[in-house]
Amino acid sequence: MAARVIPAIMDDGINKGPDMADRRQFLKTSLLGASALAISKPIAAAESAGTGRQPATVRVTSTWDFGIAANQAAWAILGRGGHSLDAVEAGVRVPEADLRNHSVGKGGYPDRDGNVTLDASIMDAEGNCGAVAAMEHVTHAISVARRVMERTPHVLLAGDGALQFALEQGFEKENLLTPEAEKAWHEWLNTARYQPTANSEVRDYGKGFPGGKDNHDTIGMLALDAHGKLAGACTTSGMAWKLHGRVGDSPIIGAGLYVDGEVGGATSTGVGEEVIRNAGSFLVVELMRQGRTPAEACREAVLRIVRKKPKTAQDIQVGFLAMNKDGEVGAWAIQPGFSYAVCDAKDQHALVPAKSVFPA
Ligand code: SD4
Repeated sequence: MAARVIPAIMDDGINKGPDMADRRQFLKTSLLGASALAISKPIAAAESAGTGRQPATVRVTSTWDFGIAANQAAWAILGRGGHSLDAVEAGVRVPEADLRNHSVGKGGYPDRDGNVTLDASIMDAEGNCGAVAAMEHVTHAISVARRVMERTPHVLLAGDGALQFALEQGFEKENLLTPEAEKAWHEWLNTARYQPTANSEVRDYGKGFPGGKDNHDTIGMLALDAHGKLAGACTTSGMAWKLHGRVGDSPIIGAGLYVDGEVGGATSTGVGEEVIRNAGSFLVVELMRQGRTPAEACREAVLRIVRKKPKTAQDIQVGFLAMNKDGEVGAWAIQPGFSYAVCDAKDQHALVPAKSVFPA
């Protein structure tokens, strides 16, 4: 379908020079369609039900191109005036169940020893949050994370304890290692020399390995509903071929995900170790609190990583995606190639390339 130039609202307030405009290739799979018109009415009703305050911009955004499909599932809830927490959970369940996606849910690439271990977190506008880390055998890690949030006094369950809790909650025990992912693991075992350091994957930069600039799949999603409430979710199988027990940024509140209803939310993708070191998503939200736009805040957060480790940063990808409490969306990455999907009543299939520190 037709491509067109990205509207300014998606891509923030900085770097609007002609060079950046050239890079704003905006892929669309459909223009304003009948479905958008059909579901914009309940939103309008919900928005005008307030007391003279500006209506919330109902919108959902998520990382990478498969975020378009995930956003659709979230929009099915948001578009009916539903809650952002339900929307982000439903949204990220789509890539969790997609066997073609090798870094989220079932079908994700395993760790060094052949175990598929999942990380996920979910958070609402009031600071309620739940997460699971290094959990095996349950496809929908995000739904387990939500149960941790809603049915336990804890925030994060890890490993066998997370699985035990999931099974007690009625989740099905499955084998998450698909034949395709197992084949890829065997190929890696043949060729890769294991080195017990963090980020060993990034040495395979450019070969399509996770951690390299061309291979990222984690989904982070942020949504603002018709009630003006923000929520976020993040789910991943993490870096392929990682050490067994390695936990990335995605289940760490403040690293892979952070939401503050007074300010906005942020999520991240890429090499989780660098995001954790910089409390990345918390940093983005705090920068927005100080008055920066979502994109300005994301830019500063990736620059922190680059400034601290200029050599490392040349070979890795980290991307931040943020939405403020008004629904404005922005993103920034270390390397080119990070994209994010945006969905609202006007357009449900937008895919926006994020700006980056390093050029293409
Ligand atoms: C992690 N941040 O586990 C995740 C991986 C990722 O794109 O986002 N890959 O470190």
